[in-house]
Amino acid sequence: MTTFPNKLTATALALVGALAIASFAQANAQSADDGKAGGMKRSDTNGDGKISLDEMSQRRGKRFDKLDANGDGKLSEDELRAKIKKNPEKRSKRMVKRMDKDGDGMISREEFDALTAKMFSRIDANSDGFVDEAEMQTFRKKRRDKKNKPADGNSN
Ligand SMILES: [Ca+2]
Ligand SMILES: [Ca+2]
Ligand SMILES: [Ca+2]
Repeated sequence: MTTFPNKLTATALALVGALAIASFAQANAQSADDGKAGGMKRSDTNGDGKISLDEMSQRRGKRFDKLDANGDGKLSEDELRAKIKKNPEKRSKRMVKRMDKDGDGMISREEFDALTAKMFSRIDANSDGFVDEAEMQTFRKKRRDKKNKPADGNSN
């Protein structure tokens, strides 16, 4: 039975490897989900092939309304948690922390719109007030590259 511990170690290593792959797949699923939110065609309501800040705000506003379960115009951590499928605990906390500027623990429509505007100007590389397909693709690629870079392997 002296070989048993070694076998166990091998099994444990295989398990760790499988877990790493699983969490990697999860991260990818998340970014795919985020990509959908910025989907070009659905955001481009007037069909000119570009997205104005107005169009992006409108689209994200719909999302806001969907998230605002009790309709009080603010998103609580609970409301976010209820709609987030993966890592709801962690992600809802992170979202509130990132967007809540006045520190009331809720995300107001203004706070939500502020982030949309910030995001928009980041995507609009030539600052002409419109996001076109190329700018969107560049942004997505940048984000993907950032995600694939193993920044901190010790989180979790
Ligand atoms: Ca609410
Ligand atoms: Ca707030
Ligand atoms: Ca542009």
